[in-house]
Amino acid sequence: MKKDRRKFLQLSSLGLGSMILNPFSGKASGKILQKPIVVSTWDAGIRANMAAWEILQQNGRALDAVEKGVMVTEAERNCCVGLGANPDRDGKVTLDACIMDENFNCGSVVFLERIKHPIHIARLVMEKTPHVMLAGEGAQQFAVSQGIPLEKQELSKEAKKEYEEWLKKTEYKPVINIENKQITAPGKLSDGSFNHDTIGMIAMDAAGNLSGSCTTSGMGFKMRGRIGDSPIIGAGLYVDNEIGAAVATGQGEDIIRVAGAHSTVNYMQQGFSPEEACKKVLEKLLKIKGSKAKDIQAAVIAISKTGEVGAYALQKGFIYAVCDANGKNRLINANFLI
Ligand code: SD4
Repeated sequence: MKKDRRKFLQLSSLGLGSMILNPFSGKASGKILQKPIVVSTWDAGIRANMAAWEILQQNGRALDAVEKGVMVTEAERNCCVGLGANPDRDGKVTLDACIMDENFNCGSVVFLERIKHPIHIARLVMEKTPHVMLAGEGAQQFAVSQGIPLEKQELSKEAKKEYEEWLKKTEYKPVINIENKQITAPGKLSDGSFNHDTIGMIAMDAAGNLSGSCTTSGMGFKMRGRIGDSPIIGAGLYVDNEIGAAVATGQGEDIIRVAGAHSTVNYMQQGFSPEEACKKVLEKLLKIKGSKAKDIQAAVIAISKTGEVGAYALQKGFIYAVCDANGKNRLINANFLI
């Protein structure tokens, strides 16, 4: 309890206290929420949810909400989802994103450089091309053809520092719950922003339609060209408007192995609640990984068609943000397996 209070005070000092009355005590799992609803991964989800909520409360589409919501996180220069992120081994930031609407329309970009809002390009791929996924140079060319400016190729101050540090050992070692770094080590980032590499968001609008988005810089210091689960429809994100929506976060290689988001929606189709569905997917992952599971984090959040929200994580430390029909926006600690 003391620890929760401390975390709350840390959030308050970052100006988040007014948004969340008791961020770590909420319990949405198992409860059917009135629509519209927006749910997103990690603590940065609080701010992203607020932008999504602006759209949802005006009877806007879930699709617009999930796009605009994660754009908030992408734009935070020192937040490691967008261009401020840690680079790959070659010192370059490469971004992945995907989006999916209530009609199985989906769009995705991978290995994209110098673009501020990959999620917007993913939406353009969905709406303006006959394809689902564009990669690298082709994705960038497409963005430019749509009037999107190329940003400078430079690392943020924090990323430059971390990269220089990494170069000393050149060891690829994903850090579990690195997304919570700001909470566990407040003040680490100079402007007080969060150190994330991914945000996933799912929403149900007032009309009852579901959509989802996911955007990431991937794992820091990855091999050049590496793609995780986040931009892969079915792995990082899946939406079936008749059943539910799910988005995953964590070690992408392992989430791909279990088709994380699609498997979760599949379990919901079989009658499992969102939380149970997320749990079943992570149980499978645990079974596959065995003792190696302790070295990774993976988590899934889900909404069912009835408006039930749930999540589960492999390890302790995964938090997610839920905003309900009253605009009450709070952080929730997910249950975990290990
Ligand atoms: C990836 N799934 O690229 C992403 C990383 C992530 O929180 O979700 N981090 O593998």
